[in-house]
Amino acid sequence: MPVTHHDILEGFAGKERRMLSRAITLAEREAPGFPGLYDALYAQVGTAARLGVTGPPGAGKSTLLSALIREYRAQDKDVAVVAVDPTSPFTGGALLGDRVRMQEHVLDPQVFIRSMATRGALGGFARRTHEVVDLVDAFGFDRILLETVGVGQSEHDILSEADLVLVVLHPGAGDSIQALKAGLTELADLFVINKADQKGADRLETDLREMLELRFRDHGKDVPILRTVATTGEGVSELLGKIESKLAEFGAQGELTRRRQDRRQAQVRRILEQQLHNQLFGSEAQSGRIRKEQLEDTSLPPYTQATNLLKELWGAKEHSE
Ligand SMILES: Nc1nc2c(ncn2[C@@H]2O[C@H](COP(=O)(O)OP(=O)(O)OP(=O)(O)O)[C@@H](O)[C@H]2O)c(=O)[nH]1
Ligand SMILES: [Mg+2]
Repeated sequence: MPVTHHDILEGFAGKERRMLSRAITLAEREAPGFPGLYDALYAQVGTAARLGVTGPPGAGKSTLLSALIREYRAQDKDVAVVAVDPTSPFTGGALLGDRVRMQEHVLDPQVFIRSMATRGALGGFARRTHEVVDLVDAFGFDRILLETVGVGQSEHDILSEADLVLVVLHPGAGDSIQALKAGLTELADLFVINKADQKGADRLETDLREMLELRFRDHGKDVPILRTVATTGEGVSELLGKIESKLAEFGAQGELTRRRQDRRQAQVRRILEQQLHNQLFGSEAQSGRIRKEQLEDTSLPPYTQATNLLKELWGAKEHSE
């Protein structure tokens, strides 16, 4: 029997993780009924703190997340992980890696782990990132950890869903700092030098401090740098303490509220763009207001044609009301 929205709403109330997975799949598939389901759950969004974690491939992000989950679980907090891999198709190596790295938590009913591909068949996630994270939030986790690699557009999108962004680096990756210049520094609220057991951690920290000094001297932004060894857990409880104190600081400064408002505004803009697009060109549910013949008409230059079409539409709208 197909699962109805009613089943999903009840599943959320009863904390059935299977129903959370279902809801996420509906979002990814951009199912026609999804907006109704999302809005019905919306009142429950906003209780989870969202932590974005990014950094170059192999920095130890998944291992570090696994260690963080361990700490949160010791405090009896429920944790969800949404891992986004923009580079490989769904069966790709990194996603598999995430699973292996977080193996110890897979059977824990208080931990939810979902890996996403932003390319290929499930590419709908790229357009519904915000909604997917909100669903996880609405389900009722204390912390949501968002893992992604690198600095492309889809990574940027997922990090903009975070309340606090951690950038994880490791010594030896000579291009680590170089890669940061491509835009991550602005997003970082906290740096982690992972694999601090390896040679080069001091050097990396010096370089990083120098760069932060140059960038933020005039802005007064305080971006802490912490060291961890994710494989042994060294430094992880200190990191968690810093994460929590930053969250509290952001809360007190109104920064969390500001970030949430920005996300909400961006979301409504996206929805409006989509709805306008559908109104103009049609969707499965409705036909578009621009007729095919109107587009085929080549009597006017393109910009003039488009402007006239819009004028006609808005004008027609005004008359009909
Ligand atoms: N020596 C050392 N190795 C580590 C540490 N943290 C992680 N590793 C190892 O580094 C490798 C990569 O770790 P992952 O956690 O998969 O790294 P990741 O950043 O999630 O990688 P991608 O998701 O593929 O970008 C694994 O073999 C880990 O065991 C550390 O602190 N010290
Ligand atoms: Mg990983």
